Amino acid sequence: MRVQVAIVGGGPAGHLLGQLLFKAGIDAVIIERQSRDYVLGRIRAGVLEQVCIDLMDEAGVGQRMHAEGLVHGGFDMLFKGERHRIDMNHLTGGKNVMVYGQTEVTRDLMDARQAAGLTTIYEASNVTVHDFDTARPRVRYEKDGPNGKEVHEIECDFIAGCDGFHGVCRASAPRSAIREYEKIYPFGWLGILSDTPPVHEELIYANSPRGFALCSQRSATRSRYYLQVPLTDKVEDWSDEAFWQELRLRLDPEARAKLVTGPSIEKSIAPLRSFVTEPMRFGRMFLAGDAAHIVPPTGAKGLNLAATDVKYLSNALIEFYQDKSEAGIDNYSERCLRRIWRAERFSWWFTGLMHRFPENGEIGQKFQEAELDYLIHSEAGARSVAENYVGLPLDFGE
Ligand code: FAS
Ligand code: PHB
Repeated sequence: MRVQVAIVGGGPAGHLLGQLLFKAGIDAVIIERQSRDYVLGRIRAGVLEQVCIDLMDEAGVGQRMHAEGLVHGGFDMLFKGERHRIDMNHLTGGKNVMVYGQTEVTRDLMDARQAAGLTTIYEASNVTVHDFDTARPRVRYEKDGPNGKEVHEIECDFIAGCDGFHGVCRASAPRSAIREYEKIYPFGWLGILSDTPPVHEELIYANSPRGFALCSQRSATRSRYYLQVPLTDKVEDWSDEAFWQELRLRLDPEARAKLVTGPSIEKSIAPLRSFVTEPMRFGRMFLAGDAAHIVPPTGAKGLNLAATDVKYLSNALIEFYQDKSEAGIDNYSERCLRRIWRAERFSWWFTGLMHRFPENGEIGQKFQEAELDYLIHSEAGARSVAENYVGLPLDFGE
């Protein structure tokens, strides 16, 4: 097989890139190691920035998002047993975010790709990338065929590494050419999905001496909750009832009274890390999304950063093919990284403000409460939170 762009990874980044390239008449194939259902079964992000919403529209897949997504103009910060609203819409001159789960984003993109008759190779195994330091890179993979495992090779002009944190593309970059920055947090997020009405119409980020909690949602009848838990915890340590009991202890009296509990339809623990790869380009191979960077989910940035990487990469590839210019691909890494570090900083800062760090002692809790007290009583402080949460404009850094 020969294509212009081989996209490794069929998560939101890979599928958004495939759709943007298709719209520009550029031939791309997606190679995904899991099944479609497995990819859709991973419950992850829930909040879309305006830039991501606009990209879904540009990709021609925004209809269901606008019909079912929930527009939020603010969120609550809970500390010392009281909730305070950050009015993002007012503080940012009219910007909002949208609650629309990553699963639905990916489903919309997959459905559009299938409807257009475009190729996604699911359940590809032993995917490897080759010769990306030449003008003729290749991707190899194995797939079960009628006569057992068959080896396939794809010749292409470019490889897009959209294969997430544990993917093969970053791992294949020459060690001498790559720098990796990492911070691992001493706790994880235990997340639960339940078909219960959300406890509040907007999100609640809770700083409690017992640990962080987040009340999020997917629709008027489906809720998503998170609890900070020790890294030593296993999901089987947590019954649904134990989860609900602990969540109640971290909420304010009003939310505690309104909380509707029910059986979990998904429950998992995600580790938290800050991670950035520099650069994001290696010859004719480009990294985008979690393949290049990871943020602690506190700032709801992961999926949104993946979307903007993909927009910059699609622009660069379109410029290469249509204008015969390499300016975009030469500038890709720097263009992404300035935005990525801004989001990394905010996610690190917000994580440090809202989570319990036992090593910081009781005084650490008092410092956090004092900073939160400042932020909600200072327009400048609240605006800083709001500006970072709604995200940077697409032309940032131009
Ligand atoms: P993804 O990891 O989503 O997709 C990569 C794809 O590549 C996967 O389908 C994988 O199967 C495939 N792949 C991997 N190796 C391959 C190989 N060798 N060959 C072929 N395919 C390969 N973000 C938030 O904003 N809020 C959250 O609450 C949140 N929670 C998260 C929880 C977890 C457990 C994780 C891991 C991430 C979470 N994130 C969250 C971040 C998440 O939403 C990512 O930002 C988002 O999935 C990025 O999308 P992709 O870059 O497409 O990477
Ligand atoms: C979610 O709904 O999954 C979600 C929302 C906001 C975050 C993280 C996760 O900061």
